[in-house]
Amino acid sequence: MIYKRSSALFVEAQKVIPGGVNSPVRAFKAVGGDPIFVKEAKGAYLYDEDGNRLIDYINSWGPMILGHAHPPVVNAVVEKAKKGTSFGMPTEIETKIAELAVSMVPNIDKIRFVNSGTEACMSAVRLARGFTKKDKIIKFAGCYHGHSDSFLIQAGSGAVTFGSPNSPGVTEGTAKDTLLARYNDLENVEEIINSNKNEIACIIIEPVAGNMGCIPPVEGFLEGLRSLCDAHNILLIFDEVMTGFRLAKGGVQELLGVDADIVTFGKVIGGGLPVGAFAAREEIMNHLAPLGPVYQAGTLSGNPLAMAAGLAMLTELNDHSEIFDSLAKKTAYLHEGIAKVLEEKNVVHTINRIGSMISVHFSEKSVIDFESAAEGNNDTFKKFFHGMLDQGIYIAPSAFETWFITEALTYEDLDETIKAVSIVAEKL
Ligand code: KE4
Repeated sequence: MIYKRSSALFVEAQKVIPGGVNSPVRAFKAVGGDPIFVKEAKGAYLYDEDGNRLIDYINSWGPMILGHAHPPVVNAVVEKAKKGTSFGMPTEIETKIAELAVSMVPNIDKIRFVNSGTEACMSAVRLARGFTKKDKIIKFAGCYHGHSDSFLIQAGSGAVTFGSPNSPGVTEGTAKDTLLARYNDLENVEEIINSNKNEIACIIIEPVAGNMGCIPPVEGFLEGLRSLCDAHNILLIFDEVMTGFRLAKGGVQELLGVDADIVTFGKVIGGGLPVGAFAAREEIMNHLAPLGPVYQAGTLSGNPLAMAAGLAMLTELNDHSEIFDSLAKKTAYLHEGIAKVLEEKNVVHTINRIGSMISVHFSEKSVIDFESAAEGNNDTFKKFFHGMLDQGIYIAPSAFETWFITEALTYEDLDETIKAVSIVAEKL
């Protein structure tokens, strides 16, 4: 594959945009080489600026669950744009998507829309602190909840990839209120709670982690967190920015049957436009301004254009919920195919998968937390990434990310991907 034009565009971009990108993980720092510049995309395929067609396993980090330029979403956006894009005033479509989201997700009565997953998680923590009148939060090493100061304490995703888990600019004052636990380690959480009695407002977790690669919760872990929160008057926040409307219509709460107090959303809920959201039962949400004292706001929150994309997306998923099963089957097929060829080529690896999220780790150990995820062989990952790219397959440019399967993928695409793994594995 030739990437000359992408490299030329990258030179220009770096002159006026820090690192040439508007989000660090896109810069390929973890895998080396120049990032790919996309010209357009349709269904399961990206078309880059050099005319290469790539099978896309990132799908804008999750939103394009039905494929790029999905007609019902595109049509909704085009029609809405003709009538104006944002008014800073309430519109009916905000109520429509709010009603639909509330009908799809368990344990939420009300939802507030914002413009990103970061805003959703940041606001959810402020709401939990305001509701419980307590200051500290527990997050998990390797989990990423966006780039708000309270979360950049051994974050996952780009922060880990970037090798600087604790970002400069986060003050000691902020960091002291963020307590760090080990994912899938209930005893560790209980120890932290007992050493900070009556000071913890919430536990925020990716109920299925996707920012250390894909790491599902071990049996009983989420249930244990639920019990600890009930026993200690702590709110349980499920960060479902990745998993919401992806792993099931009702997200992880539905898939695994564990109730959260506050749920955050992003990615799929916006259908590819900038939308985040946070939601909870009425008793909690009514603490939000203008009803209650917890302030949160946004110029473009709930803007009609983004709402049109999100409503079209959620309507598709709500009306065709067999999509979730189809996605899970395609992901299982891919898992089995990749595992078979890597075993045949004696490549040490482990694959994590749940629903339409999957990640390949070049490690012989099970990957169940940040520590074990970090033990993967990153040199092998780099070779794997570039090998797959040369075969026309675009996977996450970091070992600390999950792949996102889109319904637009055919079984022929999956077979092409498995064949590419077989070719690349020869040189790992
Ligand atoms: P955004 O602010 O990027 O919309 O959402 C932050 C966020 C919150 N919670 C979870 C579980 C997330 O995965 C994210 C963002 N995910 C990353 C990919 N791992 C976004 C990609 C990027 O940073 O460019």
